[in-house]
Amino acid sequence: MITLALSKGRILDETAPLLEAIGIALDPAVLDSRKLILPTGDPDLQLIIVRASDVPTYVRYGAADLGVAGKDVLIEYGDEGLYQPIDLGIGRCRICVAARRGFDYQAAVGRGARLRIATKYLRMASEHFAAKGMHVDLIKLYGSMELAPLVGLADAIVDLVSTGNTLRANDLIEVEEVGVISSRLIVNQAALKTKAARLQPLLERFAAAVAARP
Ligand code: PRT
Ligand code: MG
Repeated sequence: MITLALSKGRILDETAPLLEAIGIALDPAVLDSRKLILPTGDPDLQLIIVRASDVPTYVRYGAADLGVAGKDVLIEYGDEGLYQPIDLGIGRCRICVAARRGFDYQAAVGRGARLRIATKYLRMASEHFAAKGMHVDLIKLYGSMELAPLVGLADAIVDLVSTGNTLRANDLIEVEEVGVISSRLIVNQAALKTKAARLQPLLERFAAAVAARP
């Protein structure tokens, strides 16, 4: 049995068409169920549903052979021991610095102000500001970062942006891009050897489906 770990929501929604494209059927009733282990049309492949940030952990320990994880998660929580053969090109977004409309971020940076930055992405944020030579105070949050500048918790946030709707809805504007993000197929390195006969063809089918996508 091959086990693929992924998170519900946008990752599952965008991985499902790829699985269909490589001939692995998914039953909508199964996808909508609350089950955490989901069979697929391939009797040798099952899905497990985990939190997005837990995907690398399941794959690293071999509880899953494969996973789909955002580059943000891999950078933030580590990609040690994981083979990352394919950029699936799904879950595309950017990681940005955003501030309240009306807050002159560039001027604050220019005068060397020590900014308070709220984020879930401490590692990417600290590397970004260190590279700019800025001293900032990072405040760790677990979600709803967009609220922080509105209630005076922080001067700016570092967060993922895809459509920009959440920023707009909260009167925030992007002031700097930190990086570009997409989701990767990750593979347990030991499984790659012990299950090579089953994993290699699957990886090739994924790569072909990604390449063939318009
Ligand atoms: O939500 P939960 O706390 O369970 O976990 P999670 O946020 O890690 O998972 P999930 O499913 O929300 O995101 C999984 C992966 O999707 C992330 O790790 C990213 O690689 C990728 N991804 C792509 C995104 C976005 N786009 C995205 N826009 N993840 C989150 N967002 C959020 C963003 O944080 C912001 O709050 O959506 C909001 C902005 O979206 P727009 O469209 O309004 O700009
Ligand atoms: Mg989320």
